[in-house]
Amino acid sequence: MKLTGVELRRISMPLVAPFRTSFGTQTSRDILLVRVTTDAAEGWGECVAMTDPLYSSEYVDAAADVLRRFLVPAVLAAGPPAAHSVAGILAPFKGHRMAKAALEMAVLDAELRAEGRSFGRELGAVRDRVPCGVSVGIMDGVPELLDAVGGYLAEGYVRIKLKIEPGWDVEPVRAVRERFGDDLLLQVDANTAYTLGDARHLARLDPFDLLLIEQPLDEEDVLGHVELARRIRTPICLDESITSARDAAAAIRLGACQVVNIKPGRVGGYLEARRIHDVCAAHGIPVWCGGMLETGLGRAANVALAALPGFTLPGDTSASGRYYASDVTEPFVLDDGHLVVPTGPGLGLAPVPDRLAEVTTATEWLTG
Ligand code: NPQ
Ligand code: MG
Repeated sequence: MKLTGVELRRISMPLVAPFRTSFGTQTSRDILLVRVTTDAAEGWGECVAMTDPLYSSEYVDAAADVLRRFLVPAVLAAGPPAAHSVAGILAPFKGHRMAKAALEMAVLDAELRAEGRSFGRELGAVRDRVPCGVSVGIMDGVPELLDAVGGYLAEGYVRIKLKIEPGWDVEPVRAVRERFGDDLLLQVDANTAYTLGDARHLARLDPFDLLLIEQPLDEEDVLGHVELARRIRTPICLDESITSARDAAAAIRLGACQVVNIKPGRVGGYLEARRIHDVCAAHGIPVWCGGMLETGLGRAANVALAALPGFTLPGDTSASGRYYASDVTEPFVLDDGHLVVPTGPGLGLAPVPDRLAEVTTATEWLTG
């Protein structure tokens, strides 16, 4: 397979409703897509970096810059690219995992399309559909929250994740537990909004039998999570702190987490994501697939990943309609609380040209 060029494409997608987290409120998503062309097939990658560096240090303009100046030229210069060699080619460039992940995803998609194999088959999927959870933003009040959760449960979502922050934690959790009952699979995500000084407060979540609390402390505060784990009963799940399989192994060994959220963008790609799955499985640590408000492209790959055997908890692999009234691909639609794992070559789906054109704000073509 010969790589003939790389397109960087920026798209702008309005969200169906504002999404508020402890780091801010998003009303639309500015996404960088990567399309690689080869002599055999084209491939699509999606960069999950946000417009602003609020979730992590990465942001979309920086991702485009590092791809344009360093990552794409290195891959174009390396000769016939095999998806499994991309991470090694990019290793001299520090960080920028979301940018690297998007490029590796595009090369992997092209390779799999050329060979007629799906992401699911390549990654090791063992299920043909995956159960889906939904991430529910911080609301103006408890009545609005109960309406939103009720709506998602009516749609079929099998697990609810509440975004929390200081001042919006125990009361919303109590209200959702009381309204929807003890059988509801319920978890919370703080996106680093607390400190170890909040341990006694966070212990007040213990009576509500949450599946987990996700990333309560700073991303670099692994030892803080070890200490917090001794002071609360709710299992700790790390998201932002885990950027590689090596990190995951260390966090598990230290006792910093009992569960891991795997996001391929955060860790540099789907192949590293699979290694994290393997490390966690070897330690008996359950994992689930996170979400970064992906279009159907990233969503397709996430659903394939979530079909691996160690993904024993429902993920944030929601339907397209959770975020977008109109997706760039055919939308993912919930069927009895599940999404079907695509089986076609590569991602198993591609952008609908008219839809893609409607949301595109800029394109840039790179050749060797
Ligand atoms: C998380 N995702 O698990 C993230 C955080 C997040 C589904 O809760 C724009 C782009 C808005 C990426 C909001 C979910 C976002 C975003 C939240 C990621 O921590
Ligand atoms: Mg999270």
